[in-house]
Amino acid sequence: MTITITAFERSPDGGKGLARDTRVRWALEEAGLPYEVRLVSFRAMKEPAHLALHPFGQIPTYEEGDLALFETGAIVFHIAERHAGLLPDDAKARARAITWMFASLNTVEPPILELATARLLENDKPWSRQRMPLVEDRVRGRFGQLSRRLGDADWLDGGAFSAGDLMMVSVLLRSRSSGLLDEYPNLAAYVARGEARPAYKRAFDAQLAVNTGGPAAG
Ligand SMILES: N[C@@H](CCC(=O)N[C@@H](CS)C(=O)NCC(=O)O)C(=O)O
Repeated sequence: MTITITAFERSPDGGKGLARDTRVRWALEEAGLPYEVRLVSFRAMKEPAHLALHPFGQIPTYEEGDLALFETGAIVFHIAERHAGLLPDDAKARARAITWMFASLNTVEPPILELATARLLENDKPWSRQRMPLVEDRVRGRFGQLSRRLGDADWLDGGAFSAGDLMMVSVLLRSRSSGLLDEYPNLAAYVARGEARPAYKRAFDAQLAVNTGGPAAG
């Protein structure tokens, strides 16, 4: 059955891979599933046809036959549950991988999003300079905890790469431009390991091609 996802016709990041279709593309690439992409404009995302798929008028969405999903956590979980390579067979290891998926979205992504909002949308406010250290320290708090848990391991559960790592790396990548990730060398190396995966590279290149009209350079 054909899988179709939606992505920005023109991503605000110009193809740096930060738009959330990249994590869905990555999961599909890890699972070896072909997919099609329907590009949508910001205006089209708020129109009835897209709102029928995504009640919040965002990307990405996922369609497979008469199934339509939104929310990257749910989409990646759907893919991971049905195809090898993203969730361990062992029931407990599987439950732990799913836990990391939730942790990435519910515990790590919120302070990163707050930082992005503070930097991009609120930096002209009179209180912005005073608030910024607080926002950055909330990110550092989570990064410190995650860094201690990861330790010297390659992946979060110690053994094989899972959908939990796919989501966590995707979330951490969104903070890289702040420089905070580099304060935690094991987290920076963890993200680099994720980016080095061939499936990630294919996903990245595909979204870059949309935004630049050609494959990634280097
Ligand atoms: N929690 C959602 C967030 C989706 C989201 O924020 N998508 C962004 C692109 S990365 C978007 O569509 N932004 C445009 C908008 O909200 O109008 C998910 O993980 O799928």
